[in-house]
Amino acid sequence: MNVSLLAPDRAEAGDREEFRAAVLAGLARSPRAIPPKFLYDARGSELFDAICELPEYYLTRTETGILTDCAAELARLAGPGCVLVEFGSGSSVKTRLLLDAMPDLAAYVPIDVSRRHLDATAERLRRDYPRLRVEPVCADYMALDTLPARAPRLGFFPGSTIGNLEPQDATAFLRRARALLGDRGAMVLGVDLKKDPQRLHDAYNDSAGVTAAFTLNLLRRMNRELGASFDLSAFVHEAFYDPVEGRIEIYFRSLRDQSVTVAGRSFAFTEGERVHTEYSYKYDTAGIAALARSAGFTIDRTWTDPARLFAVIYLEAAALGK
Ligand code: AVI
Repeated sequence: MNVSLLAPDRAEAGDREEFRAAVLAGLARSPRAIPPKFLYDARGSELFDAICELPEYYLTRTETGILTDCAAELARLAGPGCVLVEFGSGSSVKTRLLLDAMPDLAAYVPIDVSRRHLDATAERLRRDYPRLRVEPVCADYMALDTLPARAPRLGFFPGSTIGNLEPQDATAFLRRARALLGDRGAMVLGVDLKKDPQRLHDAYNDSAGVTAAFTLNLLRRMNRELGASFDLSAFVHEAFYDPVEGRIEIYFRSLRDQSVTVAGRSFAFTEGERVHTEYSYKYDTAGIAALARSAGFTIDRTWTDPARLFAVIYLEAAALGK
């Protein structure tokens, strides 16, 4: 079964309009902000892949190491015959660690907004895992109400993507996941942990400038898709750790007073003015437990690396009413 919620051409036209509306609204409000999902056009996705390879960006490497070590135990906890549901599957690279450890899955359900990404990934997985049922769902997982029938279901949300959601949205997402996965459901969550602020700072201010290119690619995208007039040499990437909020904050900042046209509208920027693009929340054990509880999950197992940089958490659906 291949559940496609949007035809590709309609999806792309809709994407463009959604981008335009979000940018115009985000630049009109104070403080200015553009939602992080728009960072991931084709070039943005390539740049993010490059970020994952950076020496300073320990997240991907560390999580992959933990998943490699815990996959067999995780498979035992999930038990045979479950459906693996990945929220925002991208190219399903880390998923292969689970697929290799769970040869008796009933199905793999990757959920992603990018039709093209989803189809290409599904085709590769069907080739590499001929006995696996791959049932892609093209949708925004933040707005999804149903899944192909069959249970028990094991959710997978790696990469600390949960950290890009503000706490109330993280709870809302996990509640939705809890409802989609059902009462016998469980969830594997990758979470970046609080640590030495300098280490966090370096991960989002790499010496090669790839993270800066990733942020400024949003300006390129606005120029290309919305006829905007951003001068890329007049804005810089800015990222820092706020220890009180426990999050990395990312912006693009104007180097001078200037005016920019976006989709036919003019926006004035003062020198030093910032436009917010991302939060990346970092958790500690108590924070993860509170988040899980608020969404109707309990923590069954936590795996970390020796330096405790990152955690992979196995959540189980708590009995309702608890
Ligand atoms: C996708 N997400 C988990 C990344 C993060 O670390 O918050 C996004 C990112 N932005 C800049 N570097 C990485």
